[in-house]
Amino acid sequence: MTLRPRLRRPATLSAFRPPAFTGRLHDARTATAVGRWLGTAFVVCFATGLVSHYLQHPPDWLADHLPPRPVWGYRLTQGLHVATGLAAIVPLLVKLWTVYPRLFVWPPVRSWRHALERMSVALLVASAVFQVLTGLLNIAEWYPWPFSFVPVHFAVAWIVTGSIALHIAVKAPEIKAHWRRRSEGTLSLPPEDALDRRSLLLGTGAAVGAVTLTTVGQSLTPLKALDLLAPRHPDHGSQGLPVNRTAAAAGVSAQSLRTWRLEVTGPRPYVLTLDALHSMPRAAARLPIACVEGWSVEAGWEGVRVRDLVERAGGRPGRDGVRVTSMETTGAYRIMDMGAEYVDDPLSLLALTLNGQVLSLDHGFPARIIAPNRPGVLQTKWVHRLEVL
Ligand SMILES: Nc1nc2c(c(=O)[nH]1)N[C@H]1C(S)=C(S)[C@@H](COP(=O)(O)O)O[C@H]1N2
Ligand SMILES: [Mo]
Repeated sequence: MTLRPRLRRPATLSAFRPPAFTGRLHDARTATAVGRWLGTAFVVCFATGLVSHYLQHPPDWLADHLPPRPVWGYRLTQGLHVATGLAAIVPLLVKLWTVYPRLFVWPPVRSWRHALERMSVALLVASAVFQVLTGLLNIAEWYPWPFSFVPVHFAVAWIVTGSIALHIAVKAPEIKAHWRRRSEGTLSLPPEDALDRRSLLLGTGAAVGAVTLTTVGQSLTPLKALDLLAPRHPDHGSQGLPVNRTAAAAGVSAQSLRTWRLEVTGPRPYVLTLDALHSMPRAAARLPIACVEGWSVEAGWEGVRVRDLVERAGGRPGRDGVRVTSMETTGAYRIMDMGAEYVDDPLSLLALTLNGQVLSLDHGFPARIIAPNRPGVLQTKWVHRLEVL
């Protein structure tokens, strides 16, 4: 029996060879070409996400100055938010495939700078994947996690954006060298890779096109016939409009509405029966419902102007906001605040009809809010109380 010398390097370390990657497109040119599109999608997604966030959760100083115009504003920004988030999925996967051999660089850490750089990339990858995945599951209304979606999705958006900015700063020399097909860095690459790279990029583009075409019809009505993969279809729902939360889900029944009255509080509070509400001066508006989850549909609405109801209670349109309460007993959207600019807008209605018919129970009978340039979650259904603030 021979005794091995005791002081040897552990076998596993000395035997380790980093894996060899023979695929030729794991290079900086491919990473740059895909990264440009991915970065653009993330920037649009972040900017439109901020719009959505501040329209829904404005700080106090902003609440009374949010703009009700253009009427299609939120429809456009939220449609873009969801479309760019969906479009980012494939290029994100391609980008990760392109750069994954760098996970195995050897030695794993060369210097403090290198360690920091790797940590920032880890943060970027983790936060970007998290953001796209939670967004996707949210539009499918599946929440397999213990935290609440909105604040976490909002916070992580800043982490993604910060890490992208840092990543671009760190990689600026490489990005610059590989920005164009005939730039400094790309000229040294084997010419036969260019063809393969073009195929990869074309394939990625085609996949993005397919994802977009089969989902964007949920908000871009002319393409609704192609809307095969989005969770909502603009045509599926009563009265020509999808339903996000049914009356049954909200615990509102015809029975519970029998004693319905509209209460309006303010300097001169009053209570209206449905008949009395119907006999007030009516206004009509064509306005979209634009859900934060990405679907949107325009519809014809008729009802009483919020402004008229507020004025009758002694409120000052253009100066006072209003708090709207639904019959719904639980749920995050039971109480909604509407800023002064919205209250003043002649298109902001307490709607009684939808596309020429009395509102169905699922669409908020007997009365619901519809206002221009607002997230769908704030278009409160089954309204029974307005408080002038
Ligand atoms: N009271 C109440 N109103 C509500 C909701 C809700 O859950 N409760 N959902 C909102 C959401 S998320 C959307 S997108 C719109 C959808 O309106 P619709 O179901 O009439 O299409 O209603 C909004 N109004
Ligand atoms: Mo919604």
